[in-house]
Amino acid sequence: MERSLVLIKPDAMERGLGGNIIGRLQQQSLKLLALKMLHMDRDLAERHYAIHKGKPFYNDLVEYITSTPIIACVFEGEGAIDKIRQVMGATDPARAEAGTVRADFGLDIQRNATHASDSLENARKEIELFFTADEIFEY
Ligand code: FUP
Repeated sequence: MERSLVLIKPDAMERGLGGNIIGRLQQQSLKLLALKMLHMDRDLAERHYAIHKGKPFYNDLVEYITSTPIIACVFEGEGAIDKIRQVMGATDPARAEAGTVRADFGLDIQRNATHASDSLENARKEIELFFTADEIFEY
């Protein structure tokens, strides 16, 4: 069974959208295994976005993701990685399909409401960054 890390990002937190987004995922038969609210520090942000280091938007992205507390979740399900990315829609809300989270709530390519792991390998690494094994429930 696949697992994915989902983050409710600062723009969504500021507008009180966490419950709505988590609810949409639960309604797609994705199982919530772990959830916490935290304020990412620079070190965690740099590790989470290490793949983007050196890109023009990297510094702004780190500033943004550390600007307010966020919600981090682990979801599990058949094909969870692709399924969650379909619920979220394209990275750029202007290109996101109607009815997706980013089409409904995203403001721009940076303030796009959520993060979702893009591969099994990245999901494994990202989940480890945010959660210890005993914070992930099996039920
Ligand atoms: P995604 O996998 O959908 O999160 O998208 P990417 O890995 O391509 O980008 C990671 C994050 O970088 C996005 F959530 C938003 C941010 N980003 C920008 O801020 N500007 C850009 O031009 C591209 C991405």
